[in-house]
Amino acid sequence: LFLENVVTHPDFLSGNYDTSFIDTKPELFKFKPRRDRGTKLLNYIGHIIVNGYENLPKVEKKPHFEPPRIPKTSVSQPYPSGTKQILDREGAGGLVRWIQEQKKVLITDTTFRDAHQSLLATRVRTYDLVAIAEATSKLAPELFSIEMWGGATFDTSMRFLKESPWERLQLLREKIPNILFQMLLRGANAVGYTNYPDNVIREFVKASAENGIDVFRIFDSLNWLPGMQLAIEAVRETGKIAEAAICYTGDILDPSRTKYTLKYYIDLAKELEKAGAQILGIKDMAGLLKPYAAYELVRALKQEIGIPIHLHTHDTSGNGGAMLLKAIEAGVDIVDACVSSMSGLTSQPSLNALIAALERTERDTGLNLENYNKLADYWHDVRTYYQGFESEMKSSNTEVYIHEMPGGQYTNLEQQAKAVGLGGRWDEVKAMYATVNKLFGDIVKVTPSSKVVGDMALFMVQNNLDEHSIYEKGERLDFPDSVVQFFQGYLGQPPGGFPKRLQEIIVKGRECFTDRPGERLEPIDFAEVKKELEAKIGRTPSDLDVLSYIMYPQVFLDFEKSKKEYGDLSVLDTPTFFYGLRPGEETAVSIEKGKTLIIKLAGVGDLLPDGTRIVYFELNGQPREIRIRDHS
Ligand code: 3PY
Ligand code: ZN
Repeated sequence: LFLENVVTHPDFLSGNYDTSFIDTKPELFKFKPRRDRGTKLLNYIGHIIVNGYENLPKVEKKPHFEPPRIPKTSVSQPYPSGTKQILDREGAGGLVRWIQEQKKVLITDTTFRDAHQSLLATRVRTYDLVAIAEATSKLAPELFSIEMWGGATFDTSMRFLKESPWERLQLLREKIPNILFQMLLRGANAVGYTNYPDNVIREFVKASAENGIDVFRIFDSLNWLPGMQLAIEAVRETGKIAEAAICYTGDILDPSRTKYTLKYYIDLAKELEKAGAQILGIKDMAGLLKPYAAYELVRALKQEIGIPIHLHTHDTSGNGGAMLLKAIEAGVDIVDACVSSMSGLTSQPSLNALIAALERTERDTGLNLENYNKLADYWHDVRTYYQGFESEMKSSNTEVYIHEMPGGQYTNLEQQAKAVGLGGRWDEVKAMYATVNKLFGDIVKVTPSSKVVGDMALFMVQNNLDEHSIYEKGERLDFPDSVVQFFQGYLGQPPGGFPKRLQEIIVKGRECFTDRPGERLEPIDFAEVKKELEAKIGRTPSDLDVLSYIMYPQVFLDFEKSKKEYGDLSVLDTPTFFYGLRPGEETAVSIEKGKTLIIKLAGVGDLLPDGTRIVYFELNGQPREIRIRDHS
C-alpha cells in the first residue's frame, strides 16, 4: 500500500476521523504535485537536452534531420489480401500446402527486426515502424511474412527505448492485417538469455499468438533438440506455424571441419520434422553459409524432408546475395531479405536487389521493385536518426569466416565493448571471440550461447588472458556468471558435450547437469508473481506485464519507473527522443487520438548552485519552466 499522503491513508479512507496518526506522521502532508502527461514529457525532453540520451555520447547540437519520405498510399485503398488471410482461412496445414504449391520464391522481410538488430543495435523505435506499416502492407502484400518481433527486440524496447514490446506488436498488427507476422523465439530461452520454466514458455507463446504472431522461428542456441521440443508443441497448440531452425555454423564444404557436416544438419532437420516442425528454418545467423554450400545443403534437405525450407542469412561477408540465389536454384521455398537501405553488412541481403535479380525468371518473387524502392527511401531517411548506433564496419568483411560472430550480435557486442572501455581494442575482442570458440570446443554461436562467448572474450581481453593462461591461472579466476552457468548446463548441451578439463576449471565444484533445464525449474505461479509485481509497482499489472516481468524483472521495473516519471515516451518522434529540441524548435506530439501537444523549447538556463538548470518550454503556447538536474 502506498501511504503517499494523508488522503490516501487507510484511516482517512475508512472514515475513521481520529486523526492522531497525523501528529506522528508529518510526512503524510507531503503532497506530490500531480504530474500530467505534458509535464512528464517536458521532464523527459528537458533531461535529454541537459544530459543527453544515456546510451549515446552527448552532442552539443541536435543534428538536423529531414522528415522521412513516407510513400503515399491512398487511405481509402483497401488492404490487399495476403498470407495472413490464407492462414486464417485454411489453418496452418492449409498455409503449408499453399507454400508448397508456389513456384515463386517467397520472401520474408526482416527490416522490422533483424535488420536493425544487426545494424543499429536493435534501437529502431515503434514510432518509426508504425509510420511505415500501412505503406508496407499496401505496397508489398505479396510478402510471405514480416519478421518484426522477438530476438533482442523484447529486451531492448523496454531497456533502452522505454516502450512496450506488446504494444509494438498490437499497433503493427492493426496497421498490417494482411501479411503474416513472424518472430524469433530462442526455444527454451524464449526472448531472454536463460532457460525458463516450461509453463512460462507455453504462456509466452500463447500470448504472442493472441497478440498477433503467426510464424514462430524456434531455435536452440546449441542446436539441442530438447531445448526446442516444448516450444514447437506450444506453438502447434495455438494453431500458428512452428518453424524450427537448424543453426548453421562451420563449413560443410571444408573436410577439416568434422563437427558440423552435411550429415549433421540433415539428421537434425529430420529430427525437427519429427518433432512437429511445419517449416524447417536454416538459420545462418553469422552468414557462414557460402553459396555452393547452400546449394548442397538445400538440395540435400529437399530430398530428405517433406516440409518447406526457409532460409535466413546475414550479408557480413558480402556473399549473402549470391548465396540466396544458389539456394533458390536448389529449390528453397522462402528466403529472408530486407529493404535495400537497411541491408548488407551484418544485416540481411537486399530485398530490392533480390526482386530485381529474379524478375522474369521462373522464381520471380511477384513483389514490385518500384514499391520496394519507395520503402527504401523511407528507411534511408529514418536510418539517419539512429546514426549514433551505427557500427564502425563500413564494408563487407570475410573475417566473419574466422570469428563467426552472428550479425545480430556484432553491433551489440561492439556497444558492450565500448561500455567496458574496450572500444579501442575491438579487433582484439573479435580475435578473442574466435579463440574462445575453439576453447569451448567449437560450439554453435547464437543468442544466448553467442553472448557467453562474447562475455568470455571481453573478460579475457580485459584481463589480458590467453588460452594458456585460462588453463594455468583458471583455478584462481572468477569467470563471468554467464560462462559459469553455461558450463553447468543451464543453456543445454552442445554437440559432443563440454570440454571436461575446462568445465572443471570454470565451474569450480558447482553442480553440473546434462538433463533439460526446464525439468528442474519450478513452474511459475503466475497469480503469485502478479501479486508480487502489483506490490512493487502500485498498480494491477496486466498478464502481459507479468510475462515481461518474468522475462526481465529489473528491466521491467526500470521501464515502469520511467513510465511513472516521464509517461509514455513512444509518442515522441525519434529525433526528439534521442536529442531533445533545439532552442526555438517545436514538435507536435500526438498523445492520443485527437489530442496533440505542441512543445517548443524556448531556452536553457545556466547551471545553478544546486546543480540544476531551468529549461524553458512552451506547452501549447503557455510558458513552462522545468527544473532539471545536470549530471555533468
Ligand atoms: C537473436 O536471438 O536475437 C538472434 O538474432 C539470433 O540470431
Ligand atoms: Zn539473423
